[in-house]
Amino acid sequence: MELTQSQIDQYNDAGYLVLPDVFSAEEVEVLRHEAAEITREHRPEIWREKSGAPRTAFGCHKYSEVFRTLSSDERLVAPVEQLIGETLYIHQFKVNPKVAFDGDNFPWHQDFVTWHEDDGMPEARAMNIAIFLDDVFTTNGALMFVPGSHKRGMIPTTPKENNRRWMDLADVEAMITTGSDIEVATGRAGSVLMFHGNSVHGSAGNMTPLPRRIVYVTYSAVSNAIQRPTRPEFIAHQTFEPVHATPPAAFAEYAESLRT
Ligand SMILES: O=C(O)CCC(=O)C(=O)O
Repeated sequence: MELTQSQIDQYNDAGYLVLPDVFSAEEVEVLRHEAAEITREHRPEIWREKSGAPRTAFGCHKYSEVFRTLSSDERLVAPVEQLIGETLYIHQFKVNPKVAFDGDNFPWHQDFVTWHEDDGMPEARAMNIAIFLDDVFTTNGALMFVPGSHKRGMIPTTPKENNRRWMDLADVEAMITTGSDIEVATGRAGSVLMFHGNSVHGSAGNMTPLPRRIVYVTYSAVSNAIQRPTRPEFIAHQTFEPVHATPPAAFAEYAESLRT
């Protein structure tokens, strides 16, 4: 899947890009089912909300064949490779279920500041690409972006609760002064969202009865591998094997075989 010049321009301008309807309804159904199966397990890679509902399932491509197969799908690897211009490895893989009624917020932040300060990633030559497993509306915990914020580079911040490097509120206030300084990444289930490591983003809690499950893969250029990991391996991977993109049919056929 090649990005068009207009999509590249859109990404370079805003720091994020939504690609509608990339994965089929059948593939999404398999991913939803697998997300439900793995988040029933109790293991250190699965972090929970205060209520006990799953918040983040880290590194599940290491123990789930469904997510392992997905992690090299060309529809995810190729557009990131195109933007970064180099062979990639997987820095992080996770599912954020943002469950109905209970899914808590993610305060404003940039991802690269954590990759740099806590993992020792040299440069912002890494990015997230995400698959919506549900229709994502403005109301059920969609990601919000400050368009163009990636152009400001890394904004230093001090660790907050759970060592998360949420932005200092004074920096957020300086950046968001009117409603039009925020854009919301919505889309149908099966759509894909890509965003720059320095893109300022966050998401509100999900108080609706509509779940908002999203799978995130963070790919980094192989030459940009992390140098000083301080977080567990399941959060910041410490093996840097190049990802070889597999044609969409590999995942589609595997998903189909699980449905029959
Ligand atoms: O899933 C979300 O709502 C936001 C996730 C996020 O920004 C993160 O995990 O860094």
